[in-house]
Amino acid sequence: MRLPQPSADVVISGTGLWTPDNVLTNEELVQVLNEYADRFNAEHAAEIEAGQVKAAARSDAGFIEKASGIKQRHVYIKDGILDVDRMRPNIPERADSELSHQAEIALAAAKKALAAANKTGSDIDAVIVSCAYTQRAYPAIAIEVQNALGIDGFGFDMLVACSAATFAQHRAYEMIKSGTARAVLVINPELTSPQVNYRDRDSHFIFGDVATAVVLERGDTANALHVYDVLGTQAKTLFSNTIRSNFGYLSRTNDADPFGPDKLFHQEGRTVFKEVCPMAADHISSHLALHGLGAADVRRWWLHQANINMNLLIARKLLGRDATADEAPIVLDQYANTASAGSIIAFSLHQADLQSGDVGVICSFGAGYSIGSLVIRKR
Ligand code: CO8
Repeated sequence: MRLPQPSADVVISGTGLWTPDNVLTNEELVQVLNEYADRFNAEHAAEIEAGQVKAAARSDAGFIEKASGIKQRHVYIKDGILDVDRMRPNIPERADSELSHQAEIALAAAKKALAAANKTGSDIDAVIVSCAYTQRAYPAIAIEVQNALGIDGFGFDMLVACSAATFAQHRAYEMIKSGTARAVLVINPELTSPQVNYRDRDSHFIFGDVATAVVLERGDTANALHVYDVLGTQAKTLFSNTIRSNFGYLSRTNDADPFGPDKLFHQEGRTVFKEVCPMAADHISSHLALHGLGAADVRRWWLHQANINMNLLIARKLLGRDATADEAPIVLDQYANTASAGSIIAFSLHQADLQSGDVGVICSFGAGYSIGSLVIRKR
């Protein structure tokens, strides 16, 4: 235990990215969905004809790439997803004595972030595992990771869908600033594939699995190669029912299908697009203004990766012109939407070339609605 020592500076000093080996292409997903739809429609031809059952809609790989910018995604376990009789990953249950799936991928990213930050477990006081879903309620995945890394301190899990990473960094910033932790490990083990409805053409292509991690620490302890002063963090939420996932611990208490379509990820994608883009652009410009900065001062935008057209539109609203790929890198062609990890993947892969004094913005936006941002400057 330590007495809090308020600190003036908070920095990001390391990032880690763990990418699953398994790749799922748009074509593979479309093939299995269309096989399912054709079979369903043949089996229910009479009811569909009579208007009693809705026909299953076929998907199209060309539509997916044009509408979203996604070409492929990585998944933790591919087995089972392309089996038309299953269409969900086959992730074996592990014994309580084994490391859990989510802790395993969290650890892989965390170790990379610690190495990049030039830190070991003994330098860390807190672990936050923050993502769209945790595989269980307790014990917290963060405490399992804390144990595996030999960290003496505390850990907790938090869920904020697509803004889980930035909101957790916001918490870490406050903890370091107030002196309750010297350094915080924030991890985003995004296992989205178990919640994807691979039979729904509107959403079967959207998500991929990944794990990212970031080390935040006091500025005076940082000795890594790439260090970013956190100028400020901002978080904003506004309730919306347009993106939902209803599976939860109450599912056992009624007789509705616990695995029905409304229990999986579902959204009104077009409405989300229209409502979230202006909110995100306003949020970012207000945040920059708090630091006496404008969009023209920003060297790089690490935006949430849900849809390439959203990112192009938000950047256009901010800059008054199109952003180049160098200014606002896109990773969702390779990774798809990885819930909260998207902006952190972009940050991990596209930061080393920045020069001292360059300003960047990390921003997430999504379900809740939730928007989180950090304005950072390279040392
Ligand atoms: N193939 C062919 N046609 C299709 C397909 C398909 N796969 N999908 C839809 N269509 C059809 C539609 O049915 C529609 O047909 P019609 O005109 O006859 O009604 C037509 O194509 C056009 O559909 P849309 O208007 O919906 O198409 P859009 O251009 O809007 O693209 C997108 C759809 C890509 C979904 C787009 O709206 C989008 O990306 N919106 C933003 C979504 C977003 O940012 N959501 C945030 C989600 S992430 C989050 O916050 C929670 C994370 C939690 C993790 C979840 C893990 C599982």
